[in-house]
Amino acid sequence: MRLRQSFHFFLFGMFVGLSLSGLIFFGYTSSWFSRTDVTPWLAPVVWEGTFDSNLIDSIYKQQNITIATTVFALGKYTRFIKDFLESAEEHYFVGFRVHYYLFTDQPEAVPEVKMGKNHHLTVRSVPSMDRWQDISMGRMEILETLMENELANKADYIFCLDVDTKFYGRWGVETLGRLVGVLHPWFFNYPRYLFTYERRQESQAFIPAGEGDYYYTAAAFGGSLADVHHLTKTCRKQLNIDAANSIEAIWHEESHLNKYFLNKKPSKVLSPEYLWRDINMSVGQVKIIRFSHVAKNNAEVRPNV
Ligand code: 5GW
Ligand code: MN
Repeated sequence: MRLRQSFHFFLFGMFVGLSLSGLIFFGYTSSWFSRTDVTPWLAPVVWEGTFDSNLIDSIYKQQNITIATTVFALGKYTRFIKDFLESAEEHYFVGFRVHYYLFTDQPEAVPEVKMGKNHHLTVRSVPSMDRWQDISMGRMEILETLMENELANKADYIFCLDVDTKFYGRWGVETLGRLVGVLHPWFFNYPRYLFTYERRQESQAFIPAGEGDYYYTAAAFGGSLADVHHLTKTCRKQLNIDAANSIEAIWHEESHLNKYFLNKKPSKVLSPEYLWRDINMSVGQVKIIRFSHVAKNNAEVRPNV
């Protein structure tokens, strides 16, 4: 009898223990997989379902806005231009005024892509750069100069995008804001201590443990002309200081962008729907892939890395 009783106690204990650990585990993981629709500083995080595309289009239609869009294609990256532009013409700010600025070292390699109504493409020649460090650093400086010298009265908003990408769904006026960051698809449901921020104090991109809100991608960022100009100018200066101190931040300009967003919080954050990549990860809250990195063979497209 006593043996049976203690066996029952044992079973009961097991039951309570397992239920508790189940609850704790569920609580922990559900915080990973629950979606954030607003940041702690009350900036919206844009996901499918947070906006009505017809309504938001009709609001922005009342303003005559132009969205400048910059993209770089140097060396073997010219192979990505066609899919990038063709897919953008299907999904990117359709019905709004868009001016693409494509920077390349091979203007002759830019394919003919038919532009939709009010969409324009300007191809700009830039010198070839063999070292990726120069491409990544040079981008911020070229963008800064473009905004300073040319865009001042020509565009209201700007987005700076990677070229090794493709659009698969709507990217529209819901993305517009003063300063816009995009959540990196690898880290959006990871805890902060796993973010790959620059951790060396010697770099201007240094972010101490316990700080930082999100890990943002450098493959897409944007906002108003004034705010993005300030961003590129600041990152360019920080990159130069690092170069003078012979230090290169772990993820190059992405580390500097993350440092910038730590101090100047984005007024709008785009969910990883706005930058996905070919990763085998539970898609969970990502219901639509709007824009995604295409698979590429780094060894094949990158020079002397
Ligand atoms: C990038 C890394 C190493 C060597 C070369 C490059 C490179 C980047 C290049 O040779 N040509 C070029 O145009 N780029 C531009 O920089 C492209 O717009 C590209 O989308 C962007 C970022 O480089 P990615 O796409 O290789 O970086 P990940 O982090 O998206 O792989
Ligand atoms: Mn890329």
